[in-house]
Amino acid sequence: MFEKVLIANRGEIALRIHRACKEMGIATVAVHSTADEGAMHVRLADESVCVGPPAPKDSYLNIPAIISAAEITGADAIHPGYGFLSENARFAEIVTAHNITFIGPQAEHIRVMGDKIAAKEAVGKAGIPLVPGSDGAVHSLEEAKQAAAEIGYPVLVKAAAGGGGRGMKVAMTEAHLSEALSTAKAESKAAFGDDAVYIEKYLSTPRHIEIQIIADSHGNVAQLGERDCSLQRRHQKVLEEALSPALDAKAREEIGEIVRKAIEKIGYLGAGTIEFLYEDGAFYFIEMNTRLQVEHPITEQVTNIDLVREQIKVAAGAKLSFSQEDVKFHGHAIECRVNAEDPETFRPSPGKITDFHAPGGPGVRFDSAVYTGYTIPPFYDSMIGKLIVFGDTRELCIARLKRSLAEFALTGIDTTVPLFMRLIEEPDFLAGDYHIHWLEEWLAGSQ
Ligand code: MV4
Repeated sequence: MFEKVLIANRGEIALRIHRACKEMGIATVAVHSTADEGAMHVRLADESVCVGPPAPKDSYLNIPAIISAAEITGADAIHPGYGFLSENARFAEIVTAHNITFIGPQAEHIRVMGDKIAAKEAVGKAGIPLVPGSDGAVHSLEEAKQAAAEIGYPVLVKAAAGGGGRGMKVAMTEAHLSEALSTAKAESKAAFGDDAVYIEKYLSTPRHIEIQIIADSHGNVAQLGERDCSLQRRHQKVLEEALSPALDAKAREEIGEIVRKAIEKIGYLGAGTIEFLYEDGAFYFIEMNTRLQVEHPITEQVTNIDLVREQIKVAAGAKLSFSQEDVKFHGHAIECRVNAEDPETFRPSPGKITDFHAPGGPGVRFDSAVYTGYTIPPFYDSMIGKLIVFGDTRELCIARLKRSLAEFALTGIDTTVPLFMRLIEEPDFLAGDYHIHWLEEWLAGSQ
């Protein structure tokens, strides 16, 4: 097992990884920017190294500085967390070339899944159901027209390098295809430096359902059920649930087994998530994430499996500590992403937290790195904590959300807590009756 792990991240996820390391008897090294000298992840770590100025490109994305920090401190592994360098195949290769273990999948799997066309081909071959679409990239309007005619309108033009909804355009009919194609290409070129695009059948009101997997280097793969992440605003997840209110045990078991077998075939290592759109009882693969995700705790709560501990174990060459037969789902869990933002305009609200007390009690977990007197810097993501509730039933989770949101005491900055207080009173939410556009429609109609 590793003796010392460098955590190449900040905020709540750096704490989450630190906690797993400490429980395994592993020493930790924090890296931080000059804006994060007083941050909790630095205060908790056994050692810390400043890796540069505030801008992410100069510090948390500064590969030479992070590798140097690992070498100077003698870390034998690096955990990238989520965001930043977590899905950078080149970084994974560089880490490995320095005889340091990258706690994540093989670089080649990161690379393939980062290219949406290559990812679709790879998982499709392994038996995962795909959205009907073009056979790879479309290179001309003629090719696009041909593919769209076979698929049937409406279609979606998507960027191969895509993610976060950039370079994605709907064409309702053939008359709209030329413009959708050129806009998607231009946006993709500007955002990713790559204008390769492909075409898919447009699903109008699906749910976003993703399946958590984890694999070791001995051929063992487990699927840990799904999370429903349909409640999003501008491609940012807002509230997630495990398991999904939309699936029954049979549908869950079927797609879970398809995913488990596919991941086995691909020979993937570590934690990952297979994202699907789910409409009219059918699953359609959209992307695979090759990292630990923000919303991993709701899966931990319903399975009683420590995903970060398992990630570290399998990266060190150990076997998963459980098998698929051991995976049992207990009750329900919901996560609310608490952001330092105005709850109506969503404008970021950095600044000093003058007073803070976290909610707690039965069935409540608050994963955060903030404290009274902490100043939220303006340079990074606005998420300041994850309120995770769990219990035997979805109803109990919602009751626990209601009382823990009321307990939440934080002054000095605005947070999105009031948004969740309103959301959990909505009949559609209470009924679990929502899709990927529901939240934005609700926000547009409720002001
Ligand atoms: C889609 C889709 C409808 N049909 N693909 C958005 C980001 C990217 N990761 C995938 N996305 C979508 N792909 C087809 N064929 C609708 C979306 C989409 C979406 C997906 C998940 C969660 C929120 C979303 C919001 C808008 C659009």
